[in-house]
Amino acid sequence: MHLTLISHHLCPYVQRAAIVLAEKNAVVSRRYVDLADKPDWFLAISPLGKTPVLLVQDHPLFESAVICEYLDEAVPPRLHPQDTLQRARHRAWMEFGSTVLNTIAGFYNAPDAATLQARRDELQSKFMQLEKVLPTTRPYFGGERFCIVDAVFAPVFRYFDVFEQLGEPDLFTAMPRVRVWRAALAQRQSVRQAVGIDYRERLTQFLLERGSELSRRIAARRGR
Ligand SMILES: N[C@@H](CCC(=O)N[C@@H](CS)C(=O)NCC(=O)O)C(=O)O
Repeated sequence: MHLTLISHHLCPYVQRAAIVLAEKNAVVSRRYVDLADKPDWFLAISPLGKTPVLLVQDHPLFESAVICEYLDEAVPPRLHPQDTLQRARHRAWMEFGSTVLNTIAGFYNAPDAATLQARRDELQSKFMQLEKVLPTTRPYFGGERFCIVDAVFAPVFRYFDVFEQLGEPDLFTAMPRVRVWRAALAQRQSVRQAVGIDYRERLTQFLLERGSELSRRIAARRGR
């Protein structure tokens, strides 16, 4: 089965698929697109004009959750829980992960200090909800086994690694379970390999170009 993951260097949804592929030791080629100037071949295979797209032989699959579910059925080992109710629960929290990504976009695009703070508060309360459902059997979302829902949250935490390196405060100080989970995900080989070595520089540049409150704060700190 020949697999090609159509990617963008910063896309957290692409990372989900890349992590699931790595967890399954699947051989995959990556092809990168410029989302600011989408080529015709990409628009022809991506109905929503978004990354990721997984080409299975010549068949394009779009939507990261669908891609991850397909891979889980097609390529062993299974990452989703076997239990039906647990699997449904994991899928629900994968959806929650997408709403966290939307709030992160609202955070780095916030036009002013008040909006930035509102998005920060929103992020904190979303992670507090996660803190309440994370298991005491650590370190992953479902306990000891790495599951697809973990692949959804690893790229979420990667944003905060860069935000903190750029001087933003740690949101998770009062969330011990989230902290353990975040640290375990950051160490996982599949997670580390999902982005290029220049990810941090690329994301920093992207954040600086937003024209947002966060862009101004980062620029001011770097100018110091
Ligand atoms: N629901 C989609 C979201 C994918 C998505 O938003 N991708 C972004 C990059 S991270 C994209 O391609 N944006 C380009 C655009 O919307 O024009 C998924 O889960 O695959």
